Amino acid sequence: MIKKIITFAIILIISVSIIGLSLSNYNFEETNSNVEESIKADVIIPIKVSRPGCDIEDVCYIPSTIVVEKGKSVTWINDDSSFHTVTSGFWGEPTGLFDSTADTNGYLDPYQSYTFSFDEYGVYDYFCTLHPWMKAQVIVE
Ligand SMILES: [Cu+2]
Repeated sequence: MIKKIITFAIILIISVSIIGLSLSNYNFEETNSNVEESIKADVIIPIKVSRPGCDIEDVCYIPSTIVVEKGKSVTWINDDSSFHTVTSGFWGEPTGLFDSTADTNGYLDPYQSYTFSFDEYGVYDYFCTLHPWMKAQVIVE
């Protein structure tokens, strides 16, 4: 009798494990495909960068340095719940080459994106006009 109970318990545990495993696999694939569909940006403005600290690990824009071929465009997306900008130059010294605020009537709203085409070789620093610690670079080669 005890043997039967133990056997039944083992079978039950194995069944539950297999069902759990297949469910978790299913969810994982589902999540992955959603992420791929939703992210079409080259650079992400991640969450919580509206407070200082992202600059310590250089993750205010991800990636903080992006290399593109001449003539190609870069698309930024604001994944944060705060407003941000993508503005060429350094804080207090914008160069005027590109500025997301010109295209988006002020600031990049949450989940809003901004695209700029780079037609000249060079190293382009940019920053967020609202958060002086947010800075990154586009390298066109
Ligand atoms: Cu910002």
